[in-house]
Amino acid sequence: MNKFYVTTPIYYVNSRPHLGHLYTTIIADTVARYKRQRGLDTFFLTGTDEHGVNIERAAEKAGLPVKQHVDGIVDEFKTAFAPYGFTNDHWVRTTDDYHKKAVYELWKRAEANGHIYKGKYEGWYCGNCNEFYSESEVEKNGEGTLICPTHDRPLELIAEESYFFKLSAFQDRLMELYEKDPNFIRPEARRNEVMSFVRGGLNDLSISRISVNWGIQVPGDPDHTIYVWFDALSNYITAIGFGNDQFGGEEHFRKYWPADLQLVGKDILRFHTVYWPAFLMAAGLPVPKTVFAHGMWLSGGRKMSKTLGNVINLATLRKHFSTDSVRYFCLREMVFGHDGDFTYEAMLDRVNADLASGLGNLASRTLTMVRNYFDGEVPEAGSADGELRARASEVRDGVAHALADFEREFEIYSFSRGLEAAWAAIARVDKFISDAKPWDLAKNPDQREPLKLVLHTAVETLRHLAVLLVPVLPESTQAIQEQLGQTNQISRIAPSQLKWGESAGTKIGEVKPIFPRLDKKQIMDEIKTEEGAQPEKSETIEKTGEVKPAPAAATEVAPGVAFINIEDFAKVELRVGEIKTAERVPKADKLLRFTIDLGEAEPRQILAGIAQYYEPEKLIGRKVIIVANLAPRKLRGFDSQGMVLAASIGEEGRPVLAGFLEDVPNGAKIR
Ligand code: ME8
Repeated sequence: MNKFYVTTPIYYVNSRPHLGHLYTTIIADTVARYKRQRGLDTFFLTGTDEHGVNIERAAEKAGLPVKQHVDGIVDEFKTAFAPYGFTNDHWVRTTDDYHKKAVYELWKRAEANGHIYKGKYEGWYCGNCNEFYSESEVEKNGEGTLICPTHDRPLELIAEESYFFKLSAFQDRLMELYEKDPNFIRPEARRNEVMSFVRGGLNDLSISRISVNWGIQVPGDPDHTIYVWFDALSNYITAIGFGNDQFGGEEHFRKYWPADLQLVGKDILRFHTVYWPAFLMAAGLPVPKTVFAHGMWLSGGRKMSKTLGNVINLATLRKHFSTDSVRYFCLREMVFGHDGDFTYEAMLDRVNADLASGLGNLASRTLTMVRNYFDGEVPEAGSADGELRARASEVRDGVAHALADFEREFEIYSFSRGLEAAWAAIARVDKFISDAKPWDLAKNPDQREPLKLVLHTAVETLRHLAVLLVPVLPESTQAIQEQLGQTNQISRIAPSQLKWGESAGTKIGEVKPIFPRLDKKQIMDEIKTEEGAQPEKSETIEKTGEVKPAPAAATEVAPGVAFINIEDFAKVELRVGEIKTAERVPKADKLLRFTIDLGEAEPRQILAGIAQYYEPEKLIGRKVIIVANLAPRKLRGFDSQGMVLAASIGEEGRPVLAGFLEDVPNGAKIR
């Protein structure tokens, strides 16, 4: 039997569960249900990442033993997820004994193969990212302290003995993997990003700490604790039997590994597509088939994250929306792989339009008419004139197309397009019903046959959709199937196994609303009150709980903005520059070194921290905006004589270079 192994990241227990966590788990659950429905022997893993210095500190702050503290948060995750009925086969915890045992095993194999050595590490560490930064990669605050670019918090200087993983030795093998297998990293844009990063060279990775206690000890050297990412990434194999006897041990592991789909947010792309395959290669194990990095739910244009405090509250979501509505919105609204802005308004609109007026209305009007006109028994197809017959056939063909399109899109994880295809079938049958006016046909006993055809076609469309949509809407498709009188577990069969017309003669069940219409105004007011905002003032709620004021009149001063006058602005000399040469800076992952023509006698050398997002060769000839009178400074031994301007997108601060749509001469002033 074919197998399918799907994973989510394991979530840090240094925060409460939020929409981001729910999102990835919804996607994984949908994929797992989809694969099972098609007969694949599926294993779905999720869980929690429970080690690390931050968790230790949080427990200390809470005055609790660390394990007790993490147990509490794991319970919160499980409780928040429970209403969604996720079908994960296991919940891995990195504090579980079998996991620890297996992490040892992975370490020992990599070490035995010569990929781990002991050395000394010195670097600037962010406990929130669990990552080291070099001085050139980060900015200083007003007091001269180095600040984490992601979390805006001071970095700590750590100098200690450490074990290193020879990541640098894997550059070629990783490049070969990315080149040979375009499906290893998806989507394509993320693959390019990672390839460009690895092409720039890899440094060895420090994989142990002596200053951290809460973690797994290095085998044979208990003073060292294993780096939290080495520990965490291992979960994907430890939880299916690698290096331990969990689930039948090695045999189970060999059955499911390599994973078919590892879902991650793009925030942790590099860990999963550079470190993780390198760790596996080092231990002589196969790499996963696909790591898919999805986009981030944003709130007010910024990534939702616990550190920024702008996360969507799962209790609020649960209170106002059914679990199927949340699943549908997540899959339909966010183009998988791209970022999406979350607003309750958009969610209410989507649920009302697609679920209440779309699928829900189709179910209730079809079933009500079967009850009223045919005493609750689904009619045979019935004969009708050529015109009506042709339109009924179009609906039937449309359902076949929808099934095929949905399948094609879901196979490539293009969920929103798959759902669009299903909803096209709903729109088609809705129009068919409205045009055929069965309520008029029902008034005339001579029109009994055409009436049968109309309702038979509507019921069959609904029955097919109620099977097709099982992975996305498990609760409501179950309810629709019950109302259709389908008691034969059709949710377990694949849509392709359905035969058109099979429902004729079935007695339908009790007709009940599936997706009641939501009162947008009332729910928005309630949500605003719950989040401590004043409803009448604003359209947009920032998820910090703050209300964004309604747009101020032009003369009003926006609160919190420190204005400068025109003289202040004139101090900044902005000029047009043309990039003449561009190259990476050895051993600096993030830096590019440019020579830029500002219309002066000599081009200037300027460094910019954009190497993870741009390929240098593609930037040559590009016109950019330069801060031309910034005091020169040294970065990685190079003088930088200015600054290239770029927009900073999302929490990760992805740079997008500022430029011009029209041609402009080098050196032109911007004012
Ligand atoms: O990174 N939008 O855990 P984490 C969409 N423990 N998805 C989001 C999101 C958002 N705004 N915010 C979070 C960790 N996520 C590590 C992982 S794996 C071996 C270790 C989702 O609790 C998304 O899947 O910070 C992201 O990658 C993950 O939660 C990060 O969860």
